[in-house]
Amino acid sequence: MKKILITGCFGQIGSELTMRLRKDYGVENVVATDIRRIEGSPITENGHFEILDVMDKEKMLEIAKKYEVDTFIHLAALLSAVAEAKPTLAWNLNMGGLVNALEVARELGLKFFTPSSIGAFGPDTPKDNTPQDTLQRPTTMYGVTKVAGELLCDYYFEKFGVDTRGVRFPGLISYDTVPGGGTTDYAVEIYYEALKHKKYTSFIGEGTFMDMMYMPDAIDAIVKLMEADPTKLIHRNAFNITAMSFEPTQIADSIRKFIPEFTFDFDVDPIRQGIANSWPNSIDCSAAKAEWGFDPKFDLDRMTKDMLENLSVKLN
Ligand code: AKB
Repeated sequence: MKKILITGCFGQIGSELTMRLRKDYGVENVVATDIRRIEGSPITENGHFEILDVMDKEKMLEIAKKYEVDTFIHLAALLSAVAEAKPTLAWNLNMGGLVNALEVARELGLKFFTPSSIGAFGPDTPKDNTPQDTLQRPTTMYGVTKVAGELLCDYYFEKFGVDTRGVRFPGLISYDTVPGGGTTDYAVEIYYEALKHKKYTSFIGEGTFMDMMYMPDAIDAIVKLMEADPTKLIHRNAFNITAMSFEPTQIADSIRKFIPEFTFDFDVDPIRQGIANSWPNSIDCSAAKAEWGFDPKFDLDRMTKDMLENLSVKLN
C-alpha cells in the first residue's frame, strides 16, 4: 500500500484506521472520505479529506484519480440493527456502495479491502468453532448484504483480477468512536455506562455468546492482511477473525475486577437478541493465522483494563 483511499472514515473502524494509516504510510498518502464533514476532527484538519457519498460512482472515480491512489479500503456500510430497521436502504447502500467501489478498483487496478462480518453466518451455520468454509444462510438483511459482498469480492478477483481481500469482523470494541447501530454494541456501551453511572442494563440476554475483538487488533489485522504475500493467500476474502468470545455476564465480571461497585442487569431487545441468536457463538480463525499470521493481542481482561483507562481520560 502506498497511497490509500478510505470510505466511511468517521465510522467506528474508519476513524482509527485513518489515523493509523497516516502514521504508518504518511499523512500525504491517505485520502479520507465520508458522506459528511466533521469540523475540528484531526481527520479533516490534518490530511486529505473529501466528502463522498459512496452511491456516487463518478465522484468516487474522480477522487481516486485525483490522488492517484493504489489501494482502496471501503468501509461505508450500515450495521446489523439499523439494517434490520431499514432493509431497503441497507441493500441499496451496502451493495450499491460496494459495487461502485469494486468498479473503481477494477478500472484503476487498485488493491481492495472491505470487511465482512460474523453476520454473514445464519442460524443453520455450526455455532461453535464455526469453520472458515461452511453453510451461510443469514436471516438478516445485514447478513444477506455481507454474504453477497463476499461473493462479489471473490467474483472481481476471479473474473477481473482485482486484488480483493477481506475479513469477517466480530463485534469491535473501541473507546475512540462509538459504533452506530450494531448488535454487538452492548459490549461498547457497557464500558461508558460503567464509568459514568456504575451500572448497565444489557439489551443482549444472559448466555448469548458472540465473538469480539479490541480495535487495535482489528486495525493490525487490516494492515497485516493488506501487506500479506498474495501467493500465501488460499482464501482472499472473508477470513474468519476473532480474539475472544463472551456472553454479557462475563464482560460485566471483567469490569467488576476494576470497578467493584458496578451493577448489571438485563432488558432484552427482541430485535437485536434475534439477530444475535442467528450468529455463531465462536468462530475458528485458523485460516487467517496460517495464511497471513493473524495474531490478536488482547483478551477480555486486558481489553477491559485498556478500555477503562482510556475512556476515563476521554470522559473527564
Ligand atoms: C454488528 O453488530 O452489526 C457489527 C458486526 C458484528 O458486524 N458489530
